[in-house]
Amino acid sequence: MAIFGPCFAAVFSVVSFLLVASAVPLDVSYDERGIKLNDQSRIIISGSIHYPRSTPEMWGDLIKKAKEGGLNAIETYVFWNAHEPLYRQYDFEGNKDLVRFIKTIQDAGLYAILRIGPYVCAEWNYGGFPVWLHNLPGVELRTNNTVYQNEMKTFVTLIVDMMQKHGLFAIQGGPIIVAQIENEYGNVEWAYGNNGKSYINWCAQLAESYGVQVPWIMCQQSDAPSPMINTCNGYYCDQFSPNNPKSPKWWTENWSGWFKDWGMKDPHRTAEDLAFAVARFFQYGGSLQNYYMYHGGTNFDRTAGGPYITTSYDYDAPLDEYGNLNQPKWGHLKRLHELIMSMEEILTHGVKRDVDYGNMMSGTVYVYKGKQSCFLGNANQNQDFTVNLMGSSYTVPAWSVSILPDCYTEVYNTAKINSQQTVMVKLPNEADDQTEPNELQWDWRPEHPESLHHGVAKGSVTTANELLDQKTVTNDTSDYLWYLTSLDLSKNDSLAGKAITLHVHTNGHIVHAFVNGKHVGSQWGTSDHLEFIMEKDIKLKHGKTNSISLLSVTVGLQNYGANFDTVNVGIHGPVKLIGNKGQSDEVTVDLSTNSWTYKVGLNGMEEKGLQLDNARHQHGWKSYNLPSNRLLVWYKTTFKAPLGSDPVVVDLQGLGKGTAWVNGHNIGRFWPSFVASEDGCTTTCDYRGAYNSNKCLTNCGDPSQRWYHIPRSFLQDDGNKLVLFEEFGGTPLHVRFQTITAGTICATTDEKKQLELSCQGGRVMSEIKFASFGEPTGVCGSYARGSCEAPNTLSVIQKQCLGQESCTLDVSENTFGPTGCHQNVYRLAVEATCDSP
Ligand SMILES: *[C@@H]1O[C@H](CO)[C@@H](O)[C@H](O)[C@H]1NC(C)=O
Ligand SMILES: *[C@@H]1O[C@H](CO)[C@@H](O)[C@H](O)[C@H]1NC(C)=O
Ligand SMILES: *[C@@H]1O[C@H](CO)[C@@H](O)[C@H](O)[C@H]1NC(C)=O
Ligand SMILES: CC(=O)N[C@H]1CO[C@H](CO)[C@@H](O)[C@@H]1O
Repeated sequence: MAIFGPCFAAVFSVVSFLLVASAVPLDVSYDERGIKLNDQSRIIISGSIHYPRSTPEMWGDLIKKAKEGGLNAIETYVFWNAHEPLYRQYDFEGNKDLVRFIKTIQDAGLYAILRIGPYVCAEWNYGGFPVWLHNLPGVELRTNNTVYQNEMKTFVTLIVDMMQKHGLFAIQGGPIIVAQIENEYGNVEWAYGNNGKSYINWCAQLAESYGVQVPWIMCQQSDAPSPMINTCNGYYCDQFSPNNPKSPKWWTENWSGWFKDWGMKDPHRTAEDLAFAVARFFQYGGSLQNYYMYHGGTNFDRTAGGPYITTSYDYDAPLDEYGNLNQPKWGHLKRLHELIMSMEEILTHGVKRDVDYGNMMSGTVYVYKGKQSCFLGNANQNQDFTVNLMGSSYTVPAWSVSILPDCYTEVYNTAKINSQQTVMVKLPNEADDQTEPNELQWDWRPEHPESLHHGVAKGSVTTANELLDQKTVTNDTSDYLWYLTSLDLSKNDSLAGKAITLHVHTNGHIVHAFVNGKHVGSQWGTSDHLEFIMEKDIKLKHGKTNSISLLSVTVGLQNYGANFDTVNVGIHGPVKLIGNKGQSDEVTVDLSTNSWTYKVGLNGMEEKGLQLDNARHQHGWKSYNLPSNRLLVWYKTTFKAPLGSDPVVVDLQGLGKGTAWVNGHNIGRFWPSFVASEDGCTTTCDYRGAYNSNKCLTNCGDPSQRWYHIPRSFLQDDGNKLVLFEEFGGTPLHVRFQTITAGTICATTDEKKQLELSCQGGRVMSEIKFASFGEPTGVCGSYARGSCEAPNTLSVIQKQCLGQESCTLDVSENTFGPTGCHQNVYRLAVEATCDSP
C-alpha cells in the first residue's frame, strides 16, 4: 500500500487503517533502510514514556497527546528493581502494571518499543538493578558471571513470557515491534575485557532464543553481534552509521532536554535545535527515531538515581512533568512529524543523492516513482545561506533544515516556529481558601535519634567490628542507616583535657552526627563530590560511656558508569576522635574497627508507619509549639483537593530536605533548601550551535526543586493527608497546594500558515492582549506593532477566539484584510489570556 500524499488528513486515514489492522498478526522484518511491517517499509517516530514515572490514570492522556503530536510509537524501559524489589517478590500493580501500559499504547493505535535491559541507566535508582542482586554471594554484574546471568535470564524470561502470554508482540497481533537487550554497554565494555565481549554475545543469544520475531537492538554497541542492531543515543545522530551495513540507521535516544541534579539549574533544549537534529537525521537516511524523553514525569518514592537526581524528571520534554503540552516544542515537532510521515514512502524507498554546497551547507534529494523530495540543511552555526536548488533560490538560516516535499515549496524550516508558546501559571487552591499561606493546621512529632544504651539498640539490627557499606546492610530498603557505636572513657582516657574533634569520612551522600543524643553536625556532598569528610568539635563525658550515632542517608544510588554497581556508599571510614587536633600533643582514637551496631530506617517510618497516617499511631502528635528549624521531625496536615482537573502540585518552599507522602503515596524526596548557584543563566537562548546541558539554563539562585507533583489519582475531594519527614530543619508554614494551567498563550506565525491557539484543560481565551498582522516585533509579553498592519486583526481574532478553548486562524490578508506593508512575508503576532470559562 502506498503511503504518500501531500495532504496530512489522507495520510492519517491510511495510518489509522493500518493500526486497526495491527490487531491481527504483523510480520516484522527490516533491511538497511528501516523496519518493515508486513513487508512494508515504515518510518517510526517514537517517544519515551516511562510507566512508573506517571500513574495509570495519566497514561491514556499522555499517549493520546503523543499520538496527536505525530508519534506512531512509544518506547519504555522495564524497571527490574521496581518489579522485584525483594528477591522473588514481584510487583506489577498500579504504576508498575507493565501489561496495562503496553495495552494502553495498543488501544491508542500506536506501536511499542520495549527496552528490557535489564540494566536501564535512565537516571533511575541503581540503573534499574535490585540491590539484593549486588548482595548475592559470588555475583558480578553486567559481565560473564553465572550468578548474575542466571538472575538476568530469570527476569528477562519473566518479562518476555508475560508479554507473550498477553499477546503483546507484533506477530501475535500486539504492538511491540522492537525490543532491546542490555543498554549502552558499548560505552563501558572496555572495563570488562574479554568477559564483556563474551557477555554481550551471551545477551544476543539470550534475546534470539526467545523467538519473538521482533528485531532486537543494542544501543551504543558498536560491536553488536548480528542480528542485534546497533543504534545511536545522543543529541545528534545524523552522522551515525550502524556497525552492520545490513542494519538500518536508528536513533534510540534523542535527548529532548536533560535531567536535573539537586543544586542544578533548569536545563532547556530549544524546539528549533531539537527539530534541527531530527530533520537532519531523516535528511541523512534515518528511519526510526525516539525522543528521550517525550514525557519525563516524576521520580516518585525512592526511584531517582544519580545520586542526587531530583524528584522531577521533567526533562524539558514535549509533554511536561504533569502531562501538559510543552509549547512551542510539542507543536513545532508535531508539524515536523506530520511532514516526515507524509514523505514515508519516498524516504524509505527513494534513491538518495547528497549535494555539498560547502560551509556545512548540504542538500539531499530523494527520488522515487517519478517524484522527488528535498532537504536543505545548514549546519553552520552563525551564517545563513542562500542556495540554488533546481533553478530556484532558497535562504536557509544558520543551524536549520528546510524541507521541500516536492523540491519546490518550503513547507517547514526547523528554525521558524509557527506554533504557540504557552506560559504556564500556578493558581491557588480555591477549594481550601488558602489566601493566607498558613491556613493549614499542622501536627508534628519528633523522630528521636538512635543511640546505644548499654550496648544495645531497639529494633532490627546487625552488628560488626567494621564499617559496612550501606547497600550491603540495607539492601536499599531505606535511604536511612544508623551507624551506632560507644566509647568507654572510664578507664584509659587519652582524650581527657583535650579539645575533641569528631572526624567522619563517608562515601556519601549525607551524614548527621549525634554524640550522647545531641546533634553535633550534618553535611552532604554534591553530584561532583560524593565522598567527603565531616569534622566537628564535640564534647565527651569523661569517666563514662559515650554514644556516637551517625545517620547516613542516600539520595538515590548511582546509575551509570563502568562498575557503577560496586561504588561504595555510606560511611566507610575512618571514623576518628582527635584530641587537640593539629597540636604537638595530638592524639587519635580510631573508632573504625569498634563494635558497630546498624539499624536500618527510621523509627517513625519503618516501625510506626507514620507516613501512612493510620489509626495505630494517632497519639504522640502535637498541634502546639510547632517547631521550625528542628532536625528529624514529622509534620502532617489535612487539605481539600483543588477543584477541577488541572494538575496539582505542593509548594514545599521553607522546608529543608526529606520525604513527602500524600494519602500514603510517596511523592518523592524534597530538598527545596538546595539552591542552584547564581551564575550561568540566560534570559534568551540562541538555538544555534551544538547543544549541551549547560546551554540555556534558567532558575539561577532558586531552589533546584520547589514544587512537587501530586497526581490527581492520589487525591480524594476532602480530608487528604500530607505527611512530611523533615531531616535538616525548616518550616512547613509556607506549604501550599496549587494547580498548574495555561496562563498566557503567544504566537508569531508567518503568512500562509495555519495557526492553532489553544488553552489547555477546559480554560478559554478571555482576552486578546495583543494582535497585529503585518510587521510586528518583540517576544511574548512585549510584542510591538510595526509601521503597517491590517486594521481588523484584533476584532477578527476576538470574534473567532474569545470564549473558545481553541481556535484556528488562517494567517493571510484574506482573513485580516490588507496590511499596506511591502515586505515579502507578513507575520501575525498574538497574545491571549486563558481563564476559567
Ligand atoms: C539482602 O539480600 C540478600 C540477598 O541478596 C539476603 O541474603 C539478605 O538477607 C538481605 N538482607 C536484608 C537485611 O534484608
Ligand atoms: C565465561 O565464563 C565461563 C564460565 O564461568 C568460562 O568458562 C569462560 O571461559 C568465560 N569466558 C571468558 C571470555 O572469560
Ligand atoms: C591508652 O590509649 C592510648 C591511645 O589510644 C594507647 O596508645 C594506650 O596503649 C592505651 N593504654 C592502655 C593501658 O590501654
Ligand atoms: C552517549 C552519547 O551519544 N553521548 C553524546 C551525546 O551528545 C553529546 C553532544 O553532542 C556528545 O558529546 C556525547 O558524546
